[in-house]
Amino acid sequence: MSKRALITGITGQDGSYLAEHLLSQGYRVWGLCRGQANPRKDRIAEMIPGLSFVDGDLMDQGSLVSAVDLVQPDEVYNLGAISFVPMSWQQPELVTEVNGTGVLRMLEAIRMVSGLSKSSGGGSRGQIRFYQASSSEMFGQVAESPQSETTRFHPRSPYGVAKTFGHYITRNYRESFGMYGVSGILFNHESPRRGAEFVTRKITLAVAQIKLGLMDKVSLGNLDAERDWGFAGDYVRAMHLMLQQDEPGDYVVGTGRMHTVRDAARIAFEHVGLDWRDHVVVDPGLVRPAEVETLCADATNARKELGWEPEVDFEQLMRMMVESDLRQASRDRDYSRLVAAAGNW
Ligand code: NDP
Ligand code: GDR
Repeated sequence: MSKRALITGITGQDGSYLAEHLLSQGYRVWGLCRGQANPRKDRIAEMIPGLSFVDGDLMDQGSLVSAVDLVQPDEVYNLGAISFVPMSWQQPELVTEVNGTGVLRMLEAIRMVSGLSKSSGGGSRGQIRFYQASSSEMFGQVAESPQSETTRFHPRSPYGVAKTFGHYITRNYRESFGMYGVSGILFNHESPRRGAEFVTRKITLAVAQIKLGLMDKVSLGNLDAERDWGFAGDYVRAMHLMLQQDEPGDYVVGTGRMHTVRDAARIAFEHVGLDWRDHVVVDPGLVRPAEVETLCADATNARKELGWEPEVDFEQLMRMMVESDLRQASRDRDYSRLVAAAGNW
């Protein structure tokens, strides 16, 4: 019998890669989709034949209970979130509701549908396995480098604070009700499907436009910020592996290599024969109220216990994204709308 998976955040970058991965493993996959006429649903339905949808919103407890009850999943992957960190200073309450309390709502939905009693005291495990998309942003102002599962959290944004709640409440449901719930503490991961507001994609979209003579400059914020960037397609394999272990546990996932935003720009511009210094301008307005300067993963446990290895390195990733944006920009000149949207961030 095929396993059944429910994915929240199906219209996002990771949702699409995870759905493809699970379908390739023989799963039946449902994506939780919110909104009356979400245009991103049509795009994903076209991109991934075989994917089913169920209505629901992390803001609405009842809809999550209905979705879990309807799908009767073996595995739930909670990827839904407002994932752009600067948005969390603009709408902190909303981000807390979706990224923090939303996790609790999904855990409650699973607990109710699987009939786990609040007085069971961590006895037998429910059938449904739960994955929470935790984030390296929980480390924030880092106390040690690289960061592992035991590094203390010091989140630096409402986004990071909400994710930290999601992380601990998942662990708490594991300890309280014996639920098989795990958190993947994933470091930045990118792809040609990355949202246009994130820095790598903002750069590769701009590189394509500049190469085609459609624009000349791109504004960026803190060029010195260092991140451990990997490929989203590699990271969804780790999510799946985490739910296949005998015992539930939390894992850090990253490449262990850091690069600056400046490096990302240099590699992307060099790939099309341009010098980034001719095209990048620094806009102090893009610097964050409280910046996370540096993040680097110690993914030893994921490598040893899950047998997980990343396959795409940072240079390959940036080139893959530039190539994809060049192809799309050459096909569709309206593509510059995306670049304009990214420029606001
Ligand atoms: P995206 O921003 O690409 O996707 C976010 C998804 O969340 C979208 O499908 C969006 O759907 C959905 N969503 C937003 N609000 C709600 C809501 N109220 N109810 C249900 N769904 C909602 O993010 P990524 O794919 O990059 O990231 C996936 C998850 O992993 C996120 O939780 C993110 O915070 C986390 N993460 C990401 C990392 C990365 O580098 N990519 C690293 C570490 C953690 P809609 O179409 O309805 O807006
Ligand atoms: P991040 O990703 O905040 O790490 O969160 P983002 O790509 O937005 O920023 C990375 C770093 O680049 C610096 N930066 C800029 N960022 C943006 N967006 N635009 C710019 O012009 C710019 N210039 C410099 C930022 O200051 C930052 O230091 C991502 C998201 O996917 C989260 O959901 C996830 O939890 C974390 O990664 C891990």
